[in-house]
Amino acid sequence: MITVNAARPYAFSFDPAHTAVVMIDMQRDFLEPGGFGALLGNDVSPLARIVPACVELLALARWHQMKVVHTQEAHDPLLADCPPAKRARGHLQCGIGDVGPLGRVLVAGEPGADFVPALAPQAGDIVLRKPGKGAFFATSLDTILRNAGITHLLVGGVTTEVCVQTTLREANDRGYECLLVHDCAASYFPQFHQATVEMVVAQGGIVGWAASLAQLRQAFAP
Ligand code: TIU
Repeated sequence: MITVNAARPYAFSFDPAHTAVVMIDMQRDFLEPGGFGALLGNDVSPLARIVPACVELLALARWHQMKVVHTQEAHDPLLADCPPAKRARGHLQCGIGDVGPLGRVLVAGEPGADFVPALAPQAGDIVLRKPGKGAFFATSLDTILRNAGITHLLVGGVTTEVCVQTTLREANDRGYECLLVHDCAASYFPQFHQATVEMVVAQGGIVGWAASLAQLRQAFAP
């Protein structure tokens, strides 16, 4: 058993054999200029800064033989899995399904929907396409995790207050014990990132725990 003593609001213990690292939506559409995040009017640079930490988190996961799950927010080319309300939101000139600088926005198989190169999935990783913000909505993630005996999740990715937080809440309601690796997550709005971390750990860890990558790594130190 591994214990992250420095986790907030109190120590987080997990067995790596029953733990998955869930990397949320580290796609070009969110991290690169010209993608969906930029088309929404955001400065994407705060997101790119966490890529090295996410690379380290995945390396740690693989070293300790933890399951790795990459989620991808993307729709099928016919947009049959995209609610019209989602497509209409924001009144974007170039929105979901339209042709943008990174190909059709948030459409599977397009350059923008792909993962940033440094975080490309490796053999044995699970890649989970999802139509919503939460990774459990309209996906088989719960079945996949239960079949693999997973009870604990270490979560990173983007954006902290949208897809990461939604997924943490969905996982928490399903009984998973979740640690947000907070410096492996980012938002277009730094204040929202910080507020989300505080929301997760408040009230005795009402949604889960939070720790830095260094604090997580320290837990594995002999
Ligand atoms: N816009 C925003 O902050 N996020 C998303 O639309 N998707 C994810 O967080 N992945």
